[in-house]
Amino acid sequence: RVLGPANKPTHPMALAPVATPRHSVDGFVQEFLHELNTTQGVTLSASTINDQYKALALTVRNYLMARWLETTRNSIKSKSKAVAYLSAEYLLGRQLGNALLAADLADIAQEGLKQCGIELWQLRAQEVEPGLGNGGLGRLAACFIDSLATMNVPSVGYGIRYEYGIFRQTFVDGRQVEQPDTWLSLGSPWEFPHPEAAVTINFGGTTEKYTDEDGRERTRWLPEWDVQAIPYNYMVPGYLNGRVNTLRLWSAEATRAFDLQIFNSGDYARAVRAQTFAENISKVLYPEDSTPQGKELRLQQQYFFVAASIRDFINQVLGEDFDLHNLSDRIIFQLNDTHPVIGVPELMRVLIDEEGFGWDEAWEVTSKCFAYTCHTLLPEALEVWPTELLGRLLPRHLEIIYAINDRFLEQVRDRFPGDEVRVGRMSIIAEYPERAVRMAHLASVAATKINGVAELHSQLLRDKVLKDFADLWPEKFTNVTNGVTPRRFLRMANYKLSGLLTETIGSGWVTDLERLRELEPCADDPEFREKFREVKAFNKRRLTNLLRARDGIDLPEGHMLDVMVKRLHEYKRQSLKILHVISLYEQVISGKISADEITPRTVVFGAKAAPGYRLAKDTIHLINKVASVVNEDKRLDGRLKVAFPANYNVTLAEKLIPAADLSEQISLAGKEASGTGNMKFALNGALTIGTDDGANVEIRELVGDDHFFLFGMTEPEVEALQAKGYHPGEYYQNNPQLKAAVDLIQSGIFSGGDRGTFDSLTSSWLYHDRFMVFADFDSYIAAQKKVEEKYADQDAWTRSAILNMARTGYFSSDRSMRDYMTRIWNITPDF
Ligand code: F58
Repeated sequence: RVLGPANKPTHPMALAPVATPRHSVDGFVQEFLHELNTTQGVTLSASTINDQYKALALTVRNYLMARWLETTRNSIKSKSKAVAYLSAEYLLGRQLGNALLAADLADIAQEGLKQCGIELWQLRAQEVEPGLGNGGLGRLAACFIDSLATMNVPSVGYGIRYEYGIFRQTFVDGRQVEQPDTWLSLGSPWEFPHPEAAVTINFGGTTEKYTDEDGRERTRWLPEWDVQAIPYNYMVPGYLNGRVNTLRLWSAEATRAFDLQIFNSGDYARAVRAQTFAENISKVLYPEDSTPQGKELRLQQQYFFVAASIRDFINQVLGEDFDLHNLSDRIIFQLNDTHPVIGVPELMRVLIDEEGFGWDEAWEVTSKCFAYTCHTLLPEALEVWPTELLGRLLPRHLEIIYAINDRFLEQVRDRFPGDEVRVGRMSIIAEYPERAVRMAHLASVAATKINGVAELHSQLLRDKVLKDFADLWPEKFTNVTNGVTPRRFLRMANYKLSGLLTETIGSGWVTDLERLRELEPCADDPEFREKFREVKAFNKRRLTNLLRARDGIDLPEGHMLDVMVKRLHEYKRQSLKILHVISLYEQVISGKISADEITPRTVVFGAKAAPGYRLAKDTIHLINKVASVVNEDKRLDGRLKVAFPANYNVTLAEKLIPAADLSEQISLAGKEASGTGNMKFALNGALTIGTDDGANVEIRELVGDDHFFLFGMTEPEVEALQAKGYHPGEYYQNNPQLKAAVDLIQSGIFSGGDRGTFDSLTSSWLYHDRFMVFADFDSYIAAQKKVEEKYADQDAWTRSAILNMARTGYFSSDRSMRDYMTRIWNITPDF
């Protein structure tokens, strides 16, 4: 099984792999110039800013290299259990700043570059972020691998190296237009390709039965085509702990034999097509945030990376002598949503077809090697694969899934005799509207543990979405509330606040975020409050400068910064936020209130819509149109502004969140599994206006009701209203303020006089309003009044902001990882 070097050469000097370069300004400059000369092939005076960025990245890499080799060597030597995080997405954000921080090089680099006449921040701004994820789920994976490295947990992240990540969003006349994300066009200095460690991944074909030499009935898969999975390694440096873990992303290439055969036959066009076909697998991230589309390619992607990862772990880490009966002593595969669940039948196939295990033996192993995290509550977001498609692409896997299902349903019938309705509900195979594999059911059957991502979400999983499974296996269910990495989202993104925190309580908070509690008394200290306000003001100026350069947006001074950034989705209710803006505007222009009654406020949106999601795109259009009217209207006296910078991404988040005063977390209760932006805002000293949903519930519990603006129905109230029959039209008729806002849209004022432009949006609210925007409107407006009152008392506001920060240390992803270790993985850190 070993793909490594044929003979293992040794040399006494190779015991210490490479020496870490000297931690001094001179040493750093030397290393930097060396990289510039030898890798970029230029002198300092002739170098471009991109040369400099690359040389800097390589320099920083060199500092981490010895640690990386050491970590890798130890993880192969040590026989401890490791985590393989399987995720189709990693929304990493820029790497340079994080690497500088982890290696404790930021000051040295800044000084060294200055001596070369270069500004560090300018080089950092050169980096194109790898946007290999859609939103929260992908960013969570990135936070988790950061925490695992920082906490010394033996672990590896596996995923896909998409050639094009999440699309670059532009606006044309207020409408979203998607551009390809060419993040690799200048090359990435952070990746290490290993074509020699390629893995062949099979697809299609048929299966056949045969009798082996021992007379046993066996099955083999006769695939029709294959592709090469080429691994690219990325460093995942722990914070100041000398550990560097690995993220291994797979890229698809045509297998040479396949290619050459066609090529030699003279059919060049077909050869190119074959290559294109293979390479399409890792070509592009699906920018879907609702129902999965582009189905076939997406299933190919899933199988491609999971099969490669499982093989890789068995071959590279365990080696050929390892007895796979003991696999679960060495690995737990954490399934980030259902995307990698095809790994379950794949491991069964490997054990049975390739390793000669019997079914029961194979299941005994497989059912201990996976754990499943669910990230949604929306039924339409639970993946299903038509058996027609799955059977065509992975015929052997479909057989195995059927066999898993037969045995599973037998168990259900044993436990609930005569309850065939339950059997139908629980089956891994759905029969309507077409025969399909329910991936969440497959995951639930195979997993040792199933977790939701916030208390409320886990509860709803148990009580609703996966209730039948919780009845059968209550012990499988647990919760791990999400978290965010304090390194990126506090220490790096808010270095001014970090300075103040460290000056006040020492630097321990960076790896022990609960220590922010020690700042609670500071909320009552006027001097601290003043400093805290200065930090916020600094962050706002920084954002102002950025948005001016990046988007030509001018943020007014002295405004409350009211921020809603997240994927655009009906359940998240950006429409509620824009209705609030429209309502304020309407009240002024109709003379119901005068402009000076409005709290000076700038509402900032950041959101991408899935390209095929009509209503989401219409909402973007509406927000942009409202912005252009409201921002120009003199009657508002400049007291209400709307800013919608295009292409919200991790890089922008790092500037926006630290500048925010108010965090909008306004999903319909019971729909947002957790949210993680909510945590980032609270930690950076914004107050939340939010519903009782996802992790908002836990944030509010921790910070206290006085420091959180709660509004809207609770989840049971939502259910009750649904049951009784929800009629949004009644809210419209009975609420003059709501009616006036909707009527204003329909008047055509935001669409150059055209009354029909936003019809699809307004009628979806008036006649369906699936996420009950109208029902919560009143309560939201009332909560915004409370926001204004509090904001008028800057001391009270700042006090609450400090308490938000001091009391939300719980939301560190380090804590999440600790919870996974104890509740799910049963592993301990390596030291
Ligand atoms: C998000 N899911 C949840 N999915 O919506 C959010 O509440 C939670 O905080 C976060 O996961 C982390 O647990 C999410 O981001 C996706 O982006 C999927 C990508 C693939 C297609 C289906 C949606």
